[in-house]
Amino acid sequence: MTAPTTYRFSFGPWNISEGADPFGPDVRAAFPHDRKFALYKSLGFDGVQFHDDDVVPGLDQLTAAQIAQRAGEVNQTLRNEGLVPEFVAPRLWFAPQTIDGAYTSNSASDRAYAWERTRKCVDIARAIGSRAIVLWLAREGTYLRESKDARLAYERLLATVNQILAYDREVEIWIEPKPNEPTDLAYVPTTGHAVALAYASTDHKRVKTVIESAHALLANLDPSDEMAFALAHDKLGSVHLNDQNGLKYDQDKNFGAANLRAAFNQVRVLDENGYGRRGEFVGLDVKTMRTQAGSPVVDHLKSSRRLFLHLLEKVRTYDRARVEDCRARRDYEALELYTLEHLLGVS
Ligand code: XUL
Ligand code: MN
Repeated sequence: MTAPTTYRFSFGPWNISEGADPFGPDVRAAFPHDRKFALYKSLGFDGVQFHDDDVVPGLDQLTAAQIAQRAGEVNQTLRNEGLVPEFVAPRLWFAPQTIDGAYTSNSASDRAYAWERTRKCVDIARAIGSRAIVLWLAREGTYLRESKDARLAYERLLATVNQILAYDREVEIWIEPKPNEPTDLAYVPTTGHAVALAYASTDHKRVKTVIESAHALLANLDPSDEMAFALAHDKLGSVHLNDQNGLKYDQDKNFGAANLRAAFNQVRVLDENGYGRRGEFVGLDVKTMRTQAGSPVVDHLKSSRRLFLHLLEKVRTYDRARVEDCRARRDYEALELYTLEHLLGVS
């Protein structure tokens, strides 16, 4: 029997935030970005998720040499702290050139900006020792369907994936699907769309997904099934575990906070399928509540990690023979009661 997986955890520096939302300003003092790295290990995290400008702030205004220098410094900081850069994602939703999308913008000069920025992102990833590029396709969609040619948009997304694969033959691309926010209707809303794009690419083994629990829920899909689908295709590069209370704005709640049973099933699917054995991280993408005082705020990260480990214990003590027996007898009432009582600790 193979030994149980020992999981490594990651989060991105944006998970420690000042608490602003669209209806109000910061509610906490900013905690200096560069000091966040020193927090990871003591919180139980080994991996850092990055946007390109989390590594090199203001990179659009910098020369190639300046970008390389700052990336080198971050590389050194990571080494000093014993941290692993999990991935780098181009932040393609902040610039004036990307207000109507980046790779799928109708404007040729906006698309040229998007490619330049993506190329810089790949260079930054390599400079800090990461070979994974996450594409959260934030504004690749529309507010109204008549504003873009959807088929052309898919072709442009595929062309970009191929362009990245050709630009650097070592990197993997992990597409993070999300059905809406900030666009009304996104072009890559689900895992199925991302996996289809992967297979259509010139080197599909290097194109995978990041599945975020809340994003799957926003598409009214079950996150554990999305993960199982990606795993069946060997296309789960990483996960962004969190939670979401129904179909509303993207909440990034603590893992398990809205639906403990759904969280149990995510951990179950990951653990049953050997996720993490090839170094994949258990990534979190969680926000603390706006009401939380202090700086830095880190309890949500500690809690989500702790919840994962509690649920892992539940997964590993789940009586598989009993489950198989219920399945064989098709007694799903008994299976449901057993599962719920196991979660409650009364079985
Ligand atoms: C947005 C989201 C992003 C990506 C990285 O909803 O989840 O933070 O994870 O760009
Ligand atoms: Mn995410």
